[in-house]
Amino acid sequence: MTDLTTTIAGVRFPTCFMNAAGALCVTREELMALGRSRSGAIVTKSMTVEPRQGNPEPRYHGFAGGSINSMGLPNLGYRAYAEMIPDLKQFGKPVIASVAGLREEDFPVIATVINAAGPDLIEVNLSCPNIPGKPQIGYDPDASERIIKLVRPLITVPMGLKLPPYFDPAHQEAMQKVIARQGIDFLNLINSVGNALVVDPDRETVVIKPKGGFGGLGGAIIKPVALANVRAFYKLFEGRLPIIGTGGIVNGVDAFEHILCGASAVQIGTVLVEEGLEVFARLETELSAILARKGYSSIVDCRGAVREL
Ligand code: IRO
Repeated sequence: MTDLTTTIAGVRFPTCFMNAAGALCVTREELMALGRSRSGAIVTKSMTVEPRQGNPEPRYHGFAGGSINSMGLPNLGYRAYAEMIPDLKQFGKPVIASVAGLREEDFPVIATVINAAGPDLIEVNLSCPNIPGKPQIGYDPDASERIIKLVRPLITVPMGLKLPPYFDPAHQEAMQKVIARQGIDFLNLINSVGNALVVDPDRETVVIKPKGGFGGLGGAIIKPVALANVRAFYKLFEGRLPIIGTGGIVNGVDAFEHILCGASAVQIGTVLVEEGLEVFARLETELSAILARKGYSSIVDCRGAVREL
């Protein structure tokens, strides 16, 4: 049997597959179900200071090649997740708390209390595309660095950043400098491709209600963008900064491609929402099969090994 375990910033994961923040992880029931499932970790919905209902519905739409969402950060508020974390830790797999904020000042408030609750890792979300009037922080290196400076001293568990997709090496290099200066322990690449538009030609409408139909694209259609960002940051950090690859993973081969590009673990969003928790067993079987076929006995054996021509 191939070894699908992995380690991120010194934390061991029983398998490299886990939910992406946002997918089936808002309520206590959903998080406990992730704990009982084969997910290799429990990742919370990105949390804000106050509980939020999120944007008006319809706000998620799945289609053949992926999904578009404009959820608008529906979550229970950080106090509820802080209370839940001790229970979530009983499942014997890492708990990753995803921290967001509507204002810069929110991030240290949430970080302090969540860190004290003892998650195994904290992911700071600098890339929500769906709050009307709020740009994605990760597209502004200065704003990103201000927020990182506020929370970095408060967080004692491994701290990562969830970044938006970048489409130009100059933007990746600018962010790399911020990350290197501030001492980040891992990256999660990528969040959804923000402010995309899906149209239903039969009804002659957009498919989600918020922001005139604009929302974050996920699923199979974004895999090349995700792979490009995993690869670019893997190379910028010379393989020394652990990366969670997120975006476009539908089957075991997609996960293998993320690992070849440099991912140490992968997260599943759209396909988890579409298929449910059973997806984890399928992905394990499929990734094991391809690793075995190629003669790799573990993820470390092929991580980052994609060949250039
Ligand atoms: O709309 C959302 O809640 C949302 C968030 I916070 C995010 O980081 N990414 C996304 O696609 N949707």
